[in-house]
Order: sequence, then C-alpha cells, then structure tokens
Amino acid sequence: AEPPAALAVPQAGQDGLLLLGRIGKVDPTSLDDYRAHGGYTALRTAFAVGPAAVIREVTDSGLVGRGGAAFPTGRKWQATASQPDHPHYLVCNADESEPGTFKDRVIMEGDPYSLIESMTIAGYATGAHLGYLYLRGEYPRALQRLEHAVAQARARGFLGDDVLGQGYAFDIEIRRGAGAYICGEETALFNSIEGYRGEPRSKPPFPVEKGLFGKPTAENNVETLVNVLPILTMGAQAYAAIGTEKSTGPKLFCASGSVERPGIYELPFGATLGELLTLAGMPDNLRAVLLGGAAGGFVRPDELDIPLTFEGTREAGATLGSGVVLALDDTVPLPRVLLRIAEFFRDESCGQCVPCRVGTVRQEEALHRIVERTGAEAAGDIALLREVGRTMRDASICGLGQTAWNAVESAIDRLGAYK
Ligand code: L3W
Ligand code: SF4
Repeated sequence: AEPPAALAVPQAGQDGLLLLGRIGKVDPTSLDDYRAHGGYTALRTAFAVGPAAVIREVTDSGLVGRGGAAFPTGRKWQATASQPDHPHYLVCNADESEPGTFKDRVIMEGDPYSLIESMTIAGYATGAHLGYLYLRGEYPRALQRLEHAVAQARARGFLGDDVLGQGYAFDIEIRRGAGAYICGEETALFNSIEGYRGEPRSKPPFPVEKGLFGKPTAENNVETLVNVLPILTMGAQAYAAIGTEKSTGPKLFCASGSVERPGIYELPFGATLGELLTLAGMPDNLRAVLLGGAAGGFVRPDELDIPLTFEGTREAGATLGSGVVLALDDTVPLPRVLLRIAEFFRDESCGQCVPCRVGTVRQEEALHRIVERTGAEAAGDIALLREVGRTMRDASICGLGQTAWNAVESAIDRLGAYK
C-alpha cells in the first residue's frame, strides 16, 4: 500500500530552526546530502571531547525529555554511564502513539540521519554498543527511510565496528511495534523487544540500572535525542539561552483540531499558547485547548497567554506532555471528545493491574450514562468518576492508569463539562 501523505510542516526548512531547519531541504535518502547540510559534525565533536564531556554538555544545556515527563537527559545518561554492569544499551522510543502527537514522525521521515547520528552520540556517551530503535508499527514511510539510513550509515562506516575510525563500535537495530499504545511506556517497550507481552514493569529499579535484558539502559524519545545535535554544535551555553530557565531549547508542537493550518511547529519554550495558535490559524470560536494529549488537560480561551513550558502549563493545571495542542471550537461536542478519550484508555489498558483494568471500564460507563442524564443523577456519576479517577491515579502501576482520568477531571473542573 502507498504510505500515507506527508505531514504538514508549515515552517519546514526555515533558517534558524534547530529541529525543522533541514526538513524539506535535505534529501532524506542521502547520507551525502545530510553531511552537506551539516550532518555528522556533532558526532565528530563528541569524539573529539570524549563521553564524559558530552554528558557534561548535555547536563549543562538543561535538556529534559521530550516524551512528556521532562526528566533531565544528562542525569539519565550519567546514571547509565556509571553503572558497573555491562553491556549497556541505548533505546530510542519512537513508538509515537499519544493521541495528537506526530512530531517524531516528521523527523524520522524528513531527516532520518539526524536520529542515527544522535543515537550514535548517545550510545558513545553512555557506553552502549547497540541501540534499539523501537518504531511505531503504523509509520511505514519512517520505517523505509530509517532502514535505508541505517544500511547506508553501516556501509559507509558511520555505524559498525569502528565508527569513523575512532575505535568505537555501535550499531542500531530497528524493531516495529504492533499497535499497542502501552508499548510506548518505557519498560513495556523493553518487554516487547525481549519478546514478552507489552506490560509495564514496576519502577524502581529504573532502566538506567536494570533496563533492556536487565541491563543498564538509557531510553530517550526521538525529539530528545535530536536536540543533542545543536547542543554539541552550538555549545550548551548558547543552547540554554533559548527558551526559559527551567525549560531550555526549542520544542516541537503538534497543532491539530480546529486550527486552520494543522501541523508541526517549532518554537522556543516560553512562547505563549496564543502565539502558537496564531501561527497555526486561530479558530473563530475557540471553546478549549487540550494540552498534552489524552493524558493532558484543558485550558480555556481566556488563558492563551500561558507560556508553553513544562512549569507554565503545570501552574495552569494542564501539562505540556509530548507537545499536543488540540484546539476545539464551539461546534465540537465536548462530551463526545471525553468519551472518545475514555474509550481509548479502556482499549489500551494492558490489563495488568486492577485499578486501571477495571477503572477505565467504569470511567467509560459513567461517561456514557452522564450524557443521557441530567441534574442529581449525573451528579452521582460525576462523584463516581472522581472516586474511580483518584483510585486509578493513586494505585495504578504505570502512567497510563495514573493519567487516564486527567482530561475528564480537567473538563469537569476547568470547563464545567456536563453542566
Ligand atoms: C533514573 C530516577 N531515571 C525517573 C526516568 C524514567 C523515565 C523518565 C521519566 O512517562 C509521560 C507523561 C505523559 N533515576 C528516575 C529516572 N527516571 N526517575 O525518567 O519517568 P516518569 O516515570 O516520570 O515518566 P514516564 O512513565 O516515562 C510518562 C507521557 O509520558 N505519556 C505519553 C507519552 C507519549 C509520547 C509519544 O507518543 N511520543 O511521548 C503518557 O502518559 O506526558 O508525562 O525514563 O526511567 N530516579
Ligand atoms: Fe497496565 Fe494500566 Fe496497570 Fe499500566 S496502569 S500496568 S496500562 S493495567
């Protein structure tokens, strides 16, 4: 079958963009063209300064994870590198499945060598000689581009036993997911690679200590990894000057829903929600914006001055998550959106723990009932939703169950849904 149409990247190839600057300009099938557009200078810098200095730069840059949890990347790399147990592994989490999230796809389809180079740097810094790239199964074009890029890099000595003649061995294996959202949870992803059911493991121990095959593992999201390239080429200090003090660097935002120009946008952290929506085409009668995806929260049209940072969205009672900005105008039936989110979590719960397995079913049932009822009857179900939601949040093993009630709670408390 033909791969789906390419995604909209209105700023593609714009000068000065650190993540999207090569998209649309570089030939994604050519290693030489990648090099002609600045490719592989960061890896050369990494080899010149050594693994410890790479980790220091990444730490000083303030880079935090772009998959949604914002954990400091330098700390993760340092913790992995310092483990006495071997081998160490690197895992790139490219199982991009959060509803409304399609940023990593743009990088993998449009600039695949940047991910190969970033993974090589991450492997070098953390002492890994094998990196797994776990790709969302529904991304056929990304698979094709990445397979080609890995083969070319291997054939040309950019991967293999002696990368660039520097005495460092590193290779990449691509694994495809099979359609389960939960396999994007980092430890379920390990189980999936190991051939087991995609069920999350309890943490701690964290992957930096016991990860893939029980060995020290640094697992990073695609966007997190590619940020390492500008950090090494421009230096940590210059990178950290972009964005805000606590959220440094550029961020990719996935604008969708009722905006005029849905697509991927690159902005420095700290740009406001209003600025992003203006770029993407402000809806006429904006009713609400879902930030952070199905596990995120809603903000209102009177809150467009919220700075798009991890701390700013948290203060506003939402979350930045992986960068989802889903605008809803007043023609969109909110209860239907909430029900769809609840169906999604019920479908995607792995079923391993009771609060989530049962809670996601009860949540969906209650939402179904509420749309048909009013007044006191609905109030009873809203109370039930709160109780189930609290139980899921407090007692679930992993982020899926812990956040499955976020959006519904936010819609009730912040948008006055079902009133
Ligand atoms: C060493 C410690 N490592 C934490 C590591 C941990 C993990 C990272 C974050 O993601 C997010 C949520 C949603 N020593 C450590 C440590 N780590 N403490 O830091 O960990 P954690 O547990 O805070 O979060 P998480 O479970 O990895 C939850 C988002 O994920 N989400 C969906 C995301 C979807 C995408 C996508 O489609 N691309 O990203 C759903 O919940 O935003 O914030 O590596 O090991 N003491
Ligand atoms: Fe599985 Fe849900 Fe429990 Fe996570 S919270 S382990 S998805 S049942």
